[in-house]
Amino acid sequence: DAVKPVRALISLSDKSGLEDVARALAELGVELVSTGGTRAAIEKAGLPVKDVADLTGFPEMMDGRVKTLHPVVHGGLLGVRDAPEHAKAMAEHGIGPIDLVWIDLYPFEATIAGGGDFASAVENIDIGGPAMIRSSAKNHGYVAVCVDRESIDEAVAALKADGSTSLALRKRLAARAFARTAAYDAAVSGWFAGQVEDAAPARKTIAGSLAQTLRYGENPHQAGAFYRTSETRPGVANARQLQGKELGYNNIADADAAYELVAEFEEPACVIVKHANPCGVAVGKDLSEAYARALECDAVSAFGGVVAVNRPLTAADATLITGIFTEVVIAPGADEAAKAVFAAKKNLRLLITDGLPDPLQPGQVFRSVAGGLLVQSRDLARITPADLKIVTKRQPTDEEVRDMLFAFTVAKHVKSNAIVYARAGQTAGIGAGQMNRRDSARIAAIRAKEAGEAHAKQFGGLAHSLAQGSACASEAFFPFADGLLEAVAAGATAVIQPGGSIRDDEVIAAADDKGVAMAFTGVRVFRH
Ligand code: 93A
Repeated sequence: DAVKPVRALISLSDKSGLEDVARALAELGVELVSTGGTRAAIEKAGLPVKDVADLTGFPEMMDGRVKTLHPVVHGGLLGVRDAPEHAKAMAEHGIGPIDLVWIDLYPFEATIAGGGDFASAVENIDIGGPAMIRSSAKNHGYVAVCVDRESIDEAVAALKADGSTSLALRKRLAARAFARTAAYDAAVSGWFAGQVEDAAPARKTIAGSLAQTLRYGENPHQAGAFYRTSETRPGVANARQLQGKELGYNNIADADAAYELVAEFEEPACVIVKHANPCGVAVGKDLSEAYARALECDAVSAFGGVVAVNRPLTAADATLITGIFTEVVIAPGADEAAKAVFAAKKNLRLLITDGLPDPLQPGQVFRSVAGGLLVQSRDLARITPADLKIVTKRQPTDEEVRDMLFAFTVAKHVKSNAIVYARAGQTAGIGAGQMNRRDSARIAAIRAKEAGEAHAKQFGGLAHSLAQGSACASEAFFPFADGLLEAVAAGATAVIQPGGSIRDDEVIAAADDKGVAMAFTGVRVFRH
């Protein structure tokens, strides 16, 4: 099953590494055949190479749309060498076998990621490349198909070592090749679907390509990998990592949670995430103030957390953030002085995205279940003062309305059941992921009380819970009055929640009894 390649076909849009590989193959006595641009590059390197046009007797035509789509090429790739009928056809039609291919496909994904227009995206849909890759992969019994640098390097190494490719190697390369064409087609179809219809997830093909193999998954005994979809959205998948160790699975998930939330705010804002939930969120006159206020909410949990901000970082911000152990910082930018401060913390990962995700951009979110994927459209819910229906006797003050909206925005990004106390653009306490709403309200109250104690310790004065005079947000309705009463006991004077429970009357009566102002949003923002 060993095949000693006689002829290789190379067709590359990205010519990096081409010269080295072409030289190695030429030295191994393999004849090179190439398409226009690739042929020119090999020729320029002073190596012998044939043009595909010389094989086919047809020139490249129609802006290169038709260059390798010809029986001489596909017969050379698909012909089963040992089958007498195939061998006869090859001899009869002057079809020489092609035993090795290296093809990279037009850069469709990069074109759409770079915001290319419709026409250039369409022109970058490769037809001939995938056809050759699939022909070669199908005929892996005879052909070694390489779709990336890693593959061709493996093939060349095998040729150098053994003078041939083994069936085992060709099979592995074929599996990789089919994965590549499948991902490529998924990228094309996912993009195209978005050009002709709304964001209906049911019709979409999920397009992803491997961005990074991870050291491990959620735990060290699990394997992990990171895939990038064709969605162009500033965030962790498209960020530049300026320093620090390789990102881990949990880092990526947490950085995403933090960045999606911080992008919701207009003012300078900071979100600190720990274990997929925000443990402190605040706005401020600048990032330093926002960070200090976010940290104040829960400085214990913030240790080893992910910090996200919505403005470029300065040295002052960096100095504050590096004041405690922080795993990841994600920001739209950072000036040189800030980078210098971070550089002193070797292990801290600094991610720069050059932009913020648009909270109103339609898109899909996925999660896996046994044997399947759940797909839904992104939660674009955004509540404005006009959406609020005040259901209590007491009307909220302007400050309370501001705090309600801030708290509800945060609650949208907290795992259900979510209770968030907030005051003056700062979370006071966050209760996340409990199986009943009253427990979330209690946990948030404990956080707010302890944060108040820590504040008193640091700045003096009497300790009072940060939740005193706060607004309480619940991401789904209070099914009973008990959760609301916990919030009132914690010090909340205003409540925002979707409403819609069959016991709304009871909950409203409890709020009226306590003199609390309550608003219904009519919109539920679960997050599981
Ligand atoms: O336009 S195509 O779909 N039609 C073809 O027949 C064809 N053959 C190879 N694109 C085609 N290719 C692609 O051209 C390859 O996949 C490769 O990415 C690129 C290399 O072109 P050049 O060698 O002219 O730079």
